[in-house]
Amino acid sequence: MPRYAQLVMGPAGSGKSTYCSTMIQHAEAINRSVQVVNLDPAAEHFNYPVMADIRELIQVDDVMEDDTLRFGPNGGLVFCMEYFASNFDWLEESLGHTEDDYILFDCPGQIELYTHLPVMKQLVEQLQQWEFRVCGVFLVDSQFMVESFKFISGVMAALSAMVVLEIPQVNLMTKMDLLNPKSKKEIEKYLDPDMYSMMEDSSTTLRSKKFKKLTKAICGLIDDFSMVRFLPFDRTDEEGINIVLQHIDFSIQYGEDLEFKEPKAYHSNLMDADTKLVGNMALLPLKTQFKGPAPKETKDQDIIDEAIYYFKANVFFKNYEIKNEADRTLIYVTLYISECLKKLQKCSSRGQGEKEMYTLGITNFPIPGEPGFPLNAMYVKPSNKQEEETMRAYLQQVRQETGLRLCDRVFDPQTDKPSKNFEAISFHSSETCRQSRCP
Ligand SMILES: Nc1nc2c(ncn2[C@@H]2O[C@H](COP(=O)(O)OP(=O)(O)OP(=O)(O)O)[C@@H](O)[C@H]2O)c(=O)[nH]1
Ligand SMILES: [Mg+2]
Repeated sequence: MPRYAQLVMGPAGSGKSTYCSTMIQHAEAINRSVQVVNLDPAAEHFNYPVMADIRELIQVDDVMEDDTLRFGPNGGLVFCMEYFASNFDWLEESLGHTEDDYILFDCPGQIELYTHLPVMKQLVEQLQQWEFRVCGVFLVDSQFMVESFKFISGVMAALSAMVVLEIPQVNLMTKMDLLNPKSKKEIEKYLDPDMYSMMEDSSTTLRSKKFKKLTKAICGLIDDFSMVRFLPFDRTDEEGINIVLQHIDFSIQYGEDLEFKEPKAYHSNLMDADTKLVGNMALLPLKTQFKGPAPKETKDQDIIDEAIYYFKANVFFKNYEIKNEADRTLIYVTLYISECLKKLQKCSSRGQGEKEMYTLGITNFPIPGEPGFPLNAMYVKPSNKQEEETMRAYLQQVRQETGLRLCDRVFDPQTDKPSKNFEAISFHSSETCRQSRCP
């Protein structure tokens, strides 16, 4: 049986130990057995139970106090880690071996461990020999990421670890709960970054021509290969924690013998035997006052409710498996929601939001089969003129109702300002399918 490991890495104070204790609590809540090993010889406190602690093997204080070695805190730590690398049998003994082990390794914060020292790579190779599937989890503090030049350094740090360790890696932006609403909006663009525009942002900070060219080349490389993306990590958001865990599990195929093989994307439940189609999309009923060809919805939920409800989870998926025609309608609404949220972010009152939504709703977007429609590979064009008109009218009706429904959710009736709900639904909107621009 394979065993599973997360190497929890990142700069000093980025939240590694907090991440471990949050994950342990989450795992307990969902009835999963996850254990932590402390690999930080300088750790003073952490609030999770450990299955092994490197300080039983070697402590940084002892090394620093040693008169023959004469190390400071950083050299001392490197010494400890090298000592650890030549004593892996200690780890082997401490880990024991149970079926389906799932272990988090809380690593030290010295960045050189992930950039050029061989210790972490040796650890990975050793773990692999013991049949562990290892995922790197690289944490960067969101507080430091709200400016593009800091972000580029953060990306480079994450990338160094990826290059050195050669294992799947999930990058997290931590301490999201500490961001104020303005910074939260600001940081959205960093989750799935467009490095070229990042470069433009930072051009005032990076004055030297020579370095500008270098930064541009680096940004271009990262962007062209979509090498670094971040997931937000907010320790107060159970659902978000679960999404992070699913991504990590997926990367090491945890539980491939169990039910799921990939993070769960949500599918529509609204397809009935008598649901009409336009093209290969379901013409599902709507609860709406807007005029159009949609039948009246009699169920509690319509497709727009479903899309809004699942938005936060679904928007993470670049590859969404379509199970039926209603899923195509769901994808359309999901992409449209993300377009709406981009507009609503800039609106300061409901009145303004409604105006924006009205204009966006009646915009003559391309429909399936037309050149500008982003998902033509998955949708078929209408078979005749009449179907084309129905489809156009239906999609407009969907857009108008979606815009209105979002205004209801986004604006607080008391203050007329975007409410907490807005963050709840919008926060991950930047993750939306990059290749497939929204209708
Ligand atoms: N509000 C908030 N505080 C956090 C979060 N994560 C970490 N912190 C705080 O940030 C500080 C550093 O967190 P740690 O978890 O010790 O960070 P670390 O990466 O293990 O630090 P080192 O092991 O020293 O490199 C502590 O005061 C934590 O309480 C978070 O998600 N939200
Ligand atoms: Mg720590």
